[in-house]
Amino acid sequence: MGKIVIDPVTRIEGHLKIDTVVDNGVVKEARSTGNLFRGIELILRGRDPRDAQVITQRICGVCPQSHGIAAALNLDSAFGISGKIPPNAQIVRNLIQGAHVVQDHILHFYHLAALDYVDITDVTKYEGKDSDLSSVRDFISRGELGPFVPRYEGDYRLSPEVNQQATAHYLKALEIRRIGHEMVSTFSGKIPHSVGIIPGGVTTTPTIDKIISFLWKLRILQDFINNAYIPDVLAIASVYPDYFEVGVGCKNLLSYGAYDLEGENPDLTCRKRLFKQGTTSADLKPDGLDITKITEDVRHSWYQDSSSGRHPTQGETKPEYGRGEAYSWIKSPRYGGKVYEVGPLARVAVTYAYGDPVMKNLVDSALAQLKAPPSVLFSVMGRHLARALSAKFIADSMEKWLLELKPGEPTFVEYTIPEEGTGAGLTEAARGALGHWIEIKEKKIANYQCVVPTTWNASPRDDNGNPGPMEQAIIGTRIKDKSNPFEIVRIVRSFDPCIACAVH
Ligand code: NFE
Ligand code: MG
Repeated sequence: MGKIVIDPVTRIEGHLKIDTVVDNGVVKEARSTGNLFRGIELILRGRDPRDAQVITQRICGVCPQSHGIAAALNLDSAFGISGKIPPNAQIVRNLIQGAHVVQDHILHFYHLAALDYVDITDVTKYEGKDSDLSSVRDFISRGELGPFVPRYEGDYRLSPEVNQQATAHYLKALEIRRIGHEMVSTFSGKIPHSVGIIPGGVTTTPTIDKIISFLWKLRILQDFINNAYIPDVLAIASVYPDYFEVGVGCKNLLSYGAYDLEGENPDLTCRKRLFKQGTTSADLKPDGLDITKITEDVRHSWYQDSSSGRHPTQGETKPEYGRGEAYSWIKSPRYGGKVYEVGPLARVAVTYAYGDPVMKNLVDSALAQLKAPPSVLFSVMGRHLARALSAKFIADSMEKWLLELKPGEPTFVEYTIPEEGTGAGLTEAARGALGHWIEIKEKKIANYQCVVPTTWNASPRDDNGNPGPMEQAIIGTRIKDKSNPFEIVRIVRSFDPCIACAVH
């Protein structure tokens, strides 16, 4: 028996420690620890409910727009206007969120995860024509390898040509992300402090200028997804096919659905959405979403034990550091008492399971190219592939939505803040199912609870002792070299964890 402790895990967002027990080269136990308390749910108490839409965006510097949308949906529902948001506003919200999520997926793949497979230091060995890389070569030849090293060594398999091309795309992706951010700003104001999404609708009116500017930039993102992102994921997957069997996890997948396609149904669990809401498992059969089944356990988290097992409408955040068996600031959300993974894999799989024709075509064509069955989706490489296909699915849909905007028509509906009320806002952030819940008393926030994608994925053991999704994905992994546990960080990064979000 030995231990492998990775603290902090780098190239993710936030403060994550992974603690494992290894026996005969195989991980027997894994613990995921979120190491920084945030307290945003507590900061919200006693404030004007509309503050939630601004303050929850500060949960994270990576995905503020997603919290903005979840808060707006939550407040829409608490203010009784859920079914009344004008179509223009719904489309603009979708465009803000879509542009944000697409650039976020590109950020994750190129700047965080791909470096586990792409050897940037290799570009000096290949005398290709790509002059864009001369600056990278200069740095590397002078021995200036940061931020690419230190890293775990020992399993870089791509040819120098593929490494060179992926490195060029790493640099290009920085520019593509800027363009994605400009698209968000077109409708939402300067990020990360966007003011565009509000309860009742959005603050912007669509104009022909904005639509054309957004469309022009969208085409650049689509071109990058089609000609760089998806081909690079497939190229890496074809050289690392063993990673279709590594990091499998719990195989229960949950999606809240996202991108409203109609507004009449105030119940977000039944509303028509681009990504379908529901659950699926290894058999890829779909099941509906019942949000009354969501609970958060805290027996293994640094919160008062009496708060354990509650639905978010009754949720509490009462920190108690160092208590008993607890080892994380992350709570343990569960669905019907079971462990569920959320994220691009979950929303792609649920949408696929419901037979959406566009999603079926995307997934089936990618799997055909890899000559692999759908079962490989439950893996490290499956998560990367699903994320890339999620980016394409959203980007191609945004093109249609843009042309449905009607300049001059309303983007906002009036409301009054109720004396008392409750609400729920459900969406899909880049990293998965995101829910906000509010209770209003005397026109102020009495309770605000967020259950965030990485809260699900990086959760510690629940009250029954079941490890969280990421912990389960790590358990059973064979580690070639304990001093270079690249297998573990590859599994962790396939979830694209954000610990700032997870703890909030
Ligand atoms: Ni801080 Fe976030 C996304 C949300 S993930 S990145 O995407 O919500 O837990
Ligand atoms: Mg919470």
